[in-house]
Amino acid sequence: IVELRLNDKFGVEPVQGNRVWDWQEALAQHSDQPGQLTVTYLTDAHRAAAKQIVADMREAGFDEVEIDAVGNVVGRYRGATAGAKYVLTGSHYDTVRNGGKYDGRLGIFTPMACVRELARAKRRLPFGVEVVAFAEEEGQRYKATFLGSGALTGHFDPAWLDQKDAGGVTMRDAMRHAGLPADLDAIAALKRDPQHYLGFVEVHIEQGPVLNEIDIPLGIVTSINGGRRFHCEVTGMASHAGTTPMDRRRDAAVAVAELALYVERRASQDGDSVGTIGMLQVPNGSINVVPGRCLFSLDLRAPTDPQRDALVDDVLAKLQEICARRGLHHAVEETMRAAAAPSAPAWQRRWEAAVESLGLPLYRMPSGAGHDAMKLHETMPQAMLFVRGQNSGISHNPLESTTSDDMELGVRAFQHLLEQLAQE
Ligand code: HGY
Ligand code: MN
Ligand code: MN
Ligand code: MN
Repeated sequence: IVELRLNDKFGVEPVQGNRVWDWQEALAQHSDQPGQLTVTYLTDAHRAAAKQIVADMREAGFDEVEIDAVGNVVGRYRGATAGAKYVLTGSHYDTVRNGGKYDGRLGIFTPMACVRELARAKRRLPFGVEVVAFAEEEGQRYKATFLGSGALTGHFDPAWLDQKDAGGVTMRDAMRHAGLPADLDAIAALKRDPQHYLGFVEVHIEQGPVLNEIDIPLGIVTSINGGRRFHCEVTGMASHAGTTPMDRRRDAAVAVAELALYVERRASQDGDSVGTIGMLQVPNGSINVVPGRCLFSLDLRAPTDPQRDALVDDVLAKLQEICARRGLHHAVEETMRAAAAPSAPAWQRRWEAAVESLGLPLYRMPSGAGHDAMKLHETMPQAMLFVRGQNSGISHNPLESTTSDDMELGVRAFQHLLEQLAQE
C-alpha cells in the first residue's frame, strides 16, 4: 500500500483544496429541509443554490455566467481566439434527500478553481472552458432524471413538463415559480453542437470504498455502468387484517417483498450487476388492512447493456409470474434507460497523464454510479476522474466526505489536463 499525503509530497497548504472546501460548505447551507442536505429540482433552496453558484462563478472571473432554461448554471471562460472550441465540464448541484455535500458539486467547483487561477493570471488557453452546474441529475422530485445534462444533448422529453411531483406541482409550474420560461423551444435551444467542443470531462467523488481502501487519492474511470429505472404498481384487494384467511389474501406488498428477494438473488448471480427497490409504499395503508396496492421503484444496473437488459427481462418476468400466481395486477413504467458509457481512450489517457504528473499511482476503475457524463457521452467523447471519499467512501448519505488535500489533487490534475490539451 502506497502512503501518500499531499503535504508530505508538496510541502504546501492545499490552497485550491481549501477554496473548493469553502465553496462546498457555503453551497451546503441551502436545503429543502433544515438539519439535512436535500436540494431537489427547482425548490427555493435549489434556486438559492443556483444563485450562489452564479455569484461564485462571477467572482472566479468567468466571462459569461447565466442560468439557462432548465436551471443549469453555465459559466464560460473564453479561449485565446474568437471561435475557439470549448472543453465542456461540470456536474450536478441537486442532491438526493438527506445526501452528502460532494456528490456532483465537486465536479463544479474543481474546474471553477482552475478557471479562477487562469483568470487571476489573465491567461487564455487555445480553447475555452465551459463549466455547467447541472440543475438535475438525481431524479428525486419528478420521474425523470438527467434533466440538466439531457437538455444539452437534446433529450428533454416534452411530456416531462406535465409531470407532477408528490405535491401535485407540474414541472411547468415549478419552472415558472423558479422564474424559468417553461418553454420547449428555449429548452431545445440548449442542445450543444458537438462541433464546438473538444469533449466532456467530469470530476466526481468516488462514492464507493475502493480508493479509500487502497489509499490512492485519484481514480481513472474506465466506463460508467448502464442502468434502467422503473416505477411500478401492484394491485390486489384491500381487506380486513383480522378476518381474511392467509390463503385468501391478495396482498400487493407481499408480492413486492417476494420480488425484492428475487432482485437481490438475481443481481448477485452476475457478480457485478446491482438491483435496488429504493421506494416501496402502501398508499393509505393501515395497520389492520391487508395491502391492496403497492407502489415501488426498480433500479437495475450492469457494466454492459446486454447484461443489464437480461437482468431487467428476468426481473420483469418474475414480477409477471408472482402477480399471476397471487391473483394481482401490475403496471410498469420505464422512467430511465441509460447506456453504459466507456471512457474515450484519448481523454482517459489525458487523465492518466495528469495523475502520473502528480507522482500518484494509476488506478483504473469502472463507475457503478450514474453521472452526467453518461448523457454527454451520447454526443461527444467523455472521461471522468474520481476523487477518494472518506468514511469508507459512503455516499447518498450525510456522512459522505473527502479532504481538502484530495480536492487539491483533483484541481491539480484538472490543471494538468488543461495544460496538456493546450500543448496538443
Ligand atoms: O443514481 C446514481 O447513480 C446517481 O448518483 N444519480
Ligand atoms: Mn448521486
Ligand atoms: Mn452524482
Ligand atoms: Mn372493524
